[in-house]
Amino acid sequence: MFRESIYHRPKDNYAYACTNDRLHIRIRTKKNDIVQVKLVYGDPYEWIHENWVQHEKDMFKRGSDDLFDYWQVEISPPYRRIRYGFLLDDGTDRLFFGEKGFFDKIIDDPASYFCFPFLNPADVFRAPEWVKNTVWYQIFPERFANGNRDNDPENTLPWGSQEPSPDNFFGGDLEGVIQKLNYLQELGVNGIYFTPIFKAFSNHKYDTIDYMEIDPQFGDKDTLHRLIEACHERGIRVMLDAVFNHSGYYFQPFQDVLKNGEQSRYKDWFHIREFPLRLQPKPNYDTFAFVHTMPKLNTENPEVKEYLLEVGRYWVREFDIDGWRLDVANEVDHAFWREFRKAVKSIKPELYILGEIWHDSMPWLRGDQFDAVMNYPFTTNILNLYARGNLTPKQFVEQMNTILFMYPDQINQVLFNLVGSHDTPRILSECNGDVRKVKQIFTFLLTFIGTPCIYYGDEIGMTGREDPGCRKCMEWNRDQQNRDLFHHIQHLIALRNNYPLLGNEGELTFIQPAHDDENWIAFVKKREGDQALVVLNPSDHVTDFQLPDEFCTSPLTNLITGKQMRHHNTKIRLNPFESFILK
Ligand code: ARE
Ligand code: CA
Repeated sequence: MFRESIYHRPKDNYAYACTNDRLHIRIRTKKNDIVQVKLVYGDPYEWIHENWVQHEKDMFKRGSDDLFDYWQVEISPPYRRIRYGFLLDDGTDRLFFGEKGFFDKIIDDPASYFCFPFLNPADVFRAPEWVKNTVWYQIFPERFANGNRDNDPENTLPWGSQEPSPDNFFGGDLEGVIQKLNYLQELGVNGIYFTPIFKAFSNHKYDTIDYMEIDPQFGDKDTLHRLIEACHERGIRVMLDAVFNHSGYYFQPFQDVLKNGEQSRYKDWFHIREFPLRLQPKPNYDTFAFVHTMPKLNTENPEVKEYLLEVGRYWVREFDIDGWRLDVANEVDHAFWREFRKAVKSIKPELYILGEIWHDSMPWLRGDQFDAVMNYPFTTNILNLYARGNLTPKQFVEQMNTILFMYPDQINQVLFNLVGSHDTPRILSECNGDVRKVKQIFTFLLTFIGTPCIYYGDEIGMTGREDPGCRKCMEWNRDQQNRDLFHHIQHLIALRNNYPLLGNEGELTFIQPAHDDENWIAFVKKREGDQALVVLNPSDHVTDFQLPDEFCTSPLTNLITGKQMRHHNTKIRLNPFESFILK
């Protein structure tokens, strides 16, 4: 037994409450080493005579990545507290593993067990229920639709007449979004994530001038009110972008510091290393990256904190927004985010808080800060398989499992899964224009757990390399849109809505390819009495897939085509880049 690869800790993704009375316990072991794991557990205070009362429950292997197997079990401890250990069997040896290490038999002293002290409802991670059933659409307002020429900035270029550059403008605005809500409804999305809309200098608006004003190029507060009302009437939620890590150069307090230096009453609003301020070659104050026009805000300063918390509350209270996406979320202190959560949720408990973090985000997802993060590890894995071609399907599945076991199940259900954004090249460009790949990627995204997001224009096959290339004007000319791709995505969204199993109601398990030369990806979605099987061929070759036994007994329909499969199939044949959603 490879003891050194056995890992557990009684917190986070390894031991967590999923409801007020159910716990999930996981353990990680070396891949293919252990054949059976039992959880040995008991209530710490339950003794009969001199004996501590113990129970056992089988754990099941939920998935594997390239190095490890992940085992999981659910228990409902009657007194909401447990001590537990693991009985591990590798076919030759049986060892007990607890907090105090390995023992050659089950020990009877709870002090040597792992401890989940108490299942306090206040500690249970809870994201708003509606998020699980949301399909997001991301809008970069300057480039989605121009609904009002009167607010166009000076030098506005004709729509789509040029490639996007770091400083050109095309006049997109909020009125434009209102006019296109029918389009979004037709597509089927029910959440919009807007990149920043507050008054700012640049076309992307991440350099805020005034957090309390709508950028005049986008409209005014009345326009936002009408937009949100119109969205809510259609069952569409609205999420705004909060850029609290840094302000913009023209933010009045920063201008004051530039002007008055050490005498400025705002000097502690930022992280200034020395006076006078120097902008070049590297600023002598903290910034986002080395961007001197984005001075980092001092969120530990009580005045700054109160100011930003009020911004957070204001747009929720006055405009009834449904979510905040937090820019550069991991560079702001945790204490600030804890207060932020309390502040905004006290106004609207069902508000969704989404952090922009590209890395492992467990420390922000313990229930006291964010509800979810943007799942860029998911994006990278998809790109590695389909665009960069540096993974086999087997490795892709293993990597997806690494990502899935990074978080508790209920976090996976609300993670913001994306295949591109305003910060990445567009998915069709990543795939070198191969629409077959993009269609399959959306099939994967829209049948996976988590909440999928579509970056505006990806649904009609827009192209573009990295920022600013990925920020082209939305193509509204139908003849220029890939309508086939649009209908494919529309159909998938409808399927996801009609079969909750395909969304977050189903528990997902990958079928793991045993060899690198197998050309399929498959996962099962299951819930009581109901199951579906998604099978994809991500390659240029015809490939066969052996159906699992439980899918061989009754006739299956491929929900993508609506066609029934021949009776008593045990195998399916997939053409290059063909996908099946079988039920
Ligand atoms: C401009 C230029 C870029 C240049 C950049 C830095 O256009 O070509 O690379 O400056 O000098 C906004 C604008 C950008 C603008 C930027 C600075 O939208 O167009 O870029 O401001 O003026 C990291 C952060 C993550 C951040 C990304 C971009 O962790 O928070 O970098 N994303 C947010 C927004 C952006 C926004 C800002 C932050 C600033 O979504 O749109 O940029 O407000 C790895 C790393 C990640 C890294 C990621 C991407 O995976 O691990 O940490 O994200 O790559 O680079
Ligand atoms: Ca306009």
